[in-house]
Amino acid sequence: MTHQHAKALTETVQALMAPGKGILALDESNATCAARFAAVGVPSTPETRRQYRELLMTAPGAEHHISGAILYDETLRQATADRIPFPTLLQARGQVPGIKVDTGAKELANAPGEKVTEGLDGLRERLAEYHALGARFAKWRAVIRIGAGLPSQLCCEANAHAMARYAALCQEAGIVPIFEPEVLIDGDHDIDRCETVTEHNLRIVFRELQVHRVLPEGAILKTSMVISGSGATRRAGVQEVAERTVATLLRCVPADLGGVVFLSGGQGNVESTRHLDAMQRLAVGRTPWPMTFSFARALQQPALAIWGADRRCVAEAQQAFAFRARMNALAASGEYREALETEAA
Ligand code: 5MM
Repeated sequence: MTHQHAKALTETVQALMAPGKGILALDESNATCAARFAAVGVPSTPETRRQYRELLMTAPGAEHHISGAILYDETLRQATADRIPFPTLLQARGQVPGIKVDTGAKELANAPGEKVTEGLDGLRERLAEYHALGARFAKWRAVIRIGAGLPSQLCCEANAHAMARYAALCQEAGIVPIFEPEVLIDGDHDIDRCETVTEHNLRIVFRELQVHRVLPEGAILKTSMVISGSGATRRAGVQEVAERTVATLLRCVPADLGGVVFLSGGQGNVESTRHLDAMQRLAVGRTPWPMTFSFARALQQPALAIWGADRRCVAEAQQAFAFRARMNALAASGEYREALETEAA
């Protein structure tokens, strides 16, 4: 890789990891979007998906807190009602357009109950097209399930291998790879088990990235937090989640990585914000990489509920979205106060 090529990647990383900002995950596949829309009574069509995503991407004030947005293939090719292509709109608002490029998690042969993420076939050609359409970063998500005897070594290795090949292809195309090995919150496991699995899996992921010669400073980890399973009898509190997550990342993540961003993974909106803030306060002067949010549900839920109830309430939904963006931006700086939630209400 030439110096210029590496420099372009690190500049994109710096834009995405700008202090006090985070990334909007807006890359729900059509199946996921249909499920989220159905929950609020909205039919899922290309036009309703376009309207909803325009609402979020044009929300006044959110541009101060959002550094970039991860889009789905359909959305990258869509435009505002005024015919401004979404990538152009994001760039004009000082945000980096991104694209989810995996084609989903499919059952992994010889590993009952586990999945491997697909999408490598034809990826070089797709990345060239996405770059031409304006995308400067990409995302690939793998799912790691905790259960009796799970995850298997096979599942961790297969996903890490695919993820490293994806990351290398992205960098070749001048696109920053975000790699997202999500340890699912589903299950009744305790936080100890989540920590063990997260550490084990991250070590495999970073080993594969090194084998595939991925430039660390031109890549971003999107991770789940170290947290109790959603069905655990005793769930760890905010401070413990923050301490264990930061400690695990310090053990596994190379110092020269471009950044670490978090998914919300089914946590409540305010719960995700609290965790991010607690981690940020702990991390000051301790972590060599910047950390911020890359939430989907925890940023979108209140806005989707308002818009779903009455699709004329665009401005109200935008306010709700911009508010969660601001709360999380404060948390990304360790400056969040829970009182702000009620003050605004
Ligand atoms: C884990 O999901 C990612 C982060 O979202 P949350 O903050 O809600 O956990 C998210 O980017 C996810 O990858 C997209 O929503 C796409 O999901 P699907 O399953 O449709 O590919």
